[in-house]
Amino acid sequence: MTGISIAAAPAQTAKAGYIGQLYDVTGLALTSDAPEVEETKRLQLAAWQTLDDATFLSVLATDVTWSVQSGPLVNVSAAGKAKADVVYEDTSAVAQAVYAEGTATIGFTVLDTIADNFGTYAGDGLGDDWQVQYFGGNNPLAAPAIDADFDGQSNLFEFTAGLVPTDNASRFNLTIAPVLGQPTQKHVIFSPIIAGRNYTVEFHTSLTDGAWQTLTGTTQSDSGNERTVTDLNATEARKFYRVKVGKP
Ligand SMILES: [Ca+2]
Ligand SMILES: [Ca+2]
Ligand SMILES: [Ca+2]
Repeated sequence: MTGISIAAAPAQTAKAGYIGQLYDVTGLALTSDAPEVEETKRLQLAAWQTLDDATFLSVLATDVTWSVQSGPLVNVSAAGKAKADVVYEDTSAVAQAVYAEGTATIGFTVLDTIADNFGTYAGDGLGDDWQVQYFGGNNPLAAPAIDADFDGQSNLFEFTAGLVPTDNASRFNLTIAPVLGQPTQKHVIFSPIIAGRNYTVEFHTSLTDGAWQTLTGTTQSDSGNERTVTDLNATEARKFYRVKVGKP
């Protein structure tokens, strides 16, 4: 059986299950293989003519004029494949199709699957979403070695430690304090401690030779976002401390 289309092409389209039925084209609709696509990957789109009998006619993708309406899409190919651009966060995109008298759009999400691949922020070790959040796009002040807020701590350190790189009141503080009545002990006090980070206190007895070592023989207590690690064996004539911050 065939249905007669009012569109220029195809003039006739097979409609299985119908015994000769007339219908009118009421519009154009789009579908996609998935509601989302990973950045830099492709998503297959398909165009359909909607008919007044609530059925659809498939339209050959190459007969459609595809375009990018909005969002991070490089292009939509003649075959109806939308190519996603790089993104710094999950971002909505809209593709458009024009066929015969009909125009239709379809929205989907471009997923941020690579954290460090966006524009001038790519491959610098800092999360692109973090860089855009604090510095906007394409800002040289977002580079890892820059101390944008003049608090003595680089963007790389502030990113790792979970600090605000544009606020000089947001910085990592470390102090060494004596322990009352315990001359062979020392408090190593630091803040802020942030969920999801690892903090390792290291020590050194000389800054000129040897290596930093992980401090052992300690007790630890937290008060708010401040942590106190107490060195129970601070018996050396000189002892230096530092805190290593790790971000998984
Ligand atoms: Ca990305
Ligand atoms: Ca980056
Ligand atoms: Ca800061």
